[in-house]
This record gives sequence, structure tokens and C-alpha cells, in this order.
Amino acid sequence: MKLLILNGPNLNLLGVREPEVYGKQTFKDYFETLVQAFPALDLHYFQSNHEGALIDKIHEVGFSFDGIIINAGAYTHTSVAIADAISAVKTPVVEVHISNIHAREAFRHHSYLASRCVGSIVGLGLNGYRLAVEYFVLRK
Ligand code: CA2
Repeated sequence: MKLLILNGPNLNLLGVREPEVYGKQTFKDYFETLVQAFPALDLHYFQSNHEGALIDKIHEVGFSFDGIIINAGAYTHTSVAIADAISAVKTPVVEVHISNIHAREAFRHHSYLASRCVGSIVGLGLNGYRLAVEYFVLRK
């Protein structure tokens, strides 16, 4: 099974800045633990700080991969374009947020992506990505 984890802006700083909000682990280290935990899966990871690059990646994998796990960062709350890209592809998408966006500032409470995704996992830290992977394993 081919799955893509797609991270948006500033998530390259995980483990480097604001550990009290986002934890102490870099995403690359975390991704390695996922690859080891799911040896039967073909897991891919892509991060970009650019909206268009995220959309291009959704188009690139969105007709061949079995699932996309997206944390679009702040684009979650602004991007109709990423929402439309999710709607345009065939691959099911799960939205993940490390922090509980509903317990933060009001502008983080709305996600343009949520209604285009099969589901959302928020507030469970990096474990949210693992739970999303498990969802795709179970739904197969
Ligand atoms: O909780 C999440 O996963 C967010 O998608 C993270 C975004 C934020 O804009 C969303 O509202 C919720 C921010 C990602 C910034 O990541 C950083 C990581 C380390 C240091 C600084 C920023």
C-alpha cells in the first residue's frame, strides 16, 4: 500500500522550535519510526512551505496512491486551492493536526480541508499521523 504524508508550511521546524506546542522530535526522525513500524507499507514523505508545491504533489500522487495524510499547517485555515486539489483527486485524504486546533485561536477552528477529507485527527500530537496510517491499513 502506497501512502503519502504531506506536511505544509513551517512543519520543517518540528523538533527545532516551540517544543512545548509541537514536541521535541523532528519529523524526519518520526517518519523513520513509522517506516520501521509499518514495514509492509510503501510510505512516502513530502514537506513544502509553498502552496503550489503541495497542490502539485496532491495531483502527482492523487490517482495512484492509496492514501494521503495531510497536515497543511496554516494553509488549513486559508486555502480553497488545496481544498479543491483534494476534491479533484481520487485518493482518499485524512487531515492531521498535531495540536488541538479547536482549543487554540478562533482563526484555527475552521479547516477548508476537513469537508473534503474522509476524516480528521487533531490534538493527539505526532501520534495522529500513526493513527491515520492505521486507518488506511484497516480500511483496505
Ligand atoms: O497543529 C498543527 O498541526 C497545525 O497544522 C500546525 C500549524 C498551525 O498553523 C495550524 O493551525 C495547526 C503550524 C505549524 C508550525 O509548525 C512549527 C513547528 C515548530 C516550530 C514552529 C512552528
